[in-house]
Amino acid sequence: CTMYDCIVLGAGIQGSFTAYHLAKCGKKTLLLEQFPLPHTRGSSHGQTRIIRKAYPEDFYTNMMQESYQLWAELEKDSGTKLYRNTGLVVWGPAGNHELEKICKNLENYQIPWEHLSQEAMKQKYPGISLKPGEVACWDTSGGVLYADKALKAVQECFLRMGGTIHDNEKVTHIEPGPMITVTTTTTSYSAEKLVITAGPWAQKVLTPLGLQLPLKTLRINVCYWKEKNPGRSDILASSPCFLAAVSGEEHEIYGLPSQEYPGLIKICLHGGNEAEVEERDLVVEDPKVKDISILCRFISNYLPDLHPAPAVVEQCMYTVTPDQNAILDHHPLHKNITIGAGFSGHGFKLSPLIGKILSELCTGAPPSYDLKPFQITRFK
Ligand code: PYC
Repeated sequence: CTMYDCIVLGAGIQGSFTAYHLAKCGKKTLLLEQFPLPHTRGSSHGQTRIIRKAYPEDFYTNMMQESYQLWAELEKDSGTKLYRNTGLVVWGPAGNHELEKICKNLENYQIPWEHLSQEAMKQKYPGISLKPGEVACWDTSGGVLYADKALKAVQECFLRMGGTIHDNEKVTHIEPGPMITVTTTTTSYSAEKLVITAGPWAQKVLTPLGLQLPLKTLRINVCYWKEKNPGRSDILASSPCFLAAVSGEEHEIYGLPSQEYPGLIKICLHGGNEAEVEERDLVVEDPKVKDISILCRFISNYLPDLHPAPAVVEQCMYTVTPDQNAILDHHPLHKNITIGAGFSGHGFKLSPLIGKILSELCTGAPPSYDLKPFQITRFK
């Protein structure tokens, strides 16, 4: 049974950054992954994610400042470009509470931003047509992260620092104790510390460890849209990333220039259909959620230069908590087990910092941030 200082279970973006930070502080670390890497079954695949400081929660705006620095460090360490600065607009009805909180946070942290009226939006982004009474906030540092390159870069840097990755090895048993034993389909390992970053499989791993968390897994339709008259509008060339709170509707919609499919733009509902991770590919649209119909209506109303039917639909999983804040905490009964779960569809941009925080929890270093919003006890 090979011994490590720390084992990290799950090599998605959160687990990979956790392993990277553990290796950086000299810990002999094993990163375990159940599937051959890379794979598309979880929440870290695809070529793009949004990065932004525009958040209604002030602690996220604060955390994103360090996250941007850590992304830049990874770009430097790996010699890979991982970020494209497109700017990000958030729009919604004037007076929208969340939108006002976003502007206030950007202002308080002295982050460059601009208020855009309906008319200013028309000038700046003629392909996006806001409705009377709607306004936008422009986060100048918003942009696109190259997700698959980022995952590869962080894993390569981890390996270069002496870390070990074993993929295609599913964990079959975890024996807690002062020395934890992790048994896989191949062999057994032991370590004083374990970090569980198992994405949509988190609850399945935690149930045998006596812990039930309020996590839901959602199947997200990731939709890509094509211009009606390719080359005639400049929506694809100049598109910012965006988040839209549609007047009178509950849901949020996001969009970003697509890297995956040149000539298409990625626009999706921030939410989806409750599904087990094994059911991910079964249905395209859940009749209860009607996510694709909502998107088609949104495209017709706000981006009329696009075909109001998706050209490509792919799937991804979200693991959501009731308040959409992740769980970053110790197992209540086994303090040498650290849990990172429930990133609720917005964790990728935060992952360099989440990895740092999880490595601090794991090693017992003082946490760099107030972790109250992320504690397990908030659910009681
Ligand atoms: O957090 O910016 C975000 C985001 C966009 C889509 C899903 N999450």
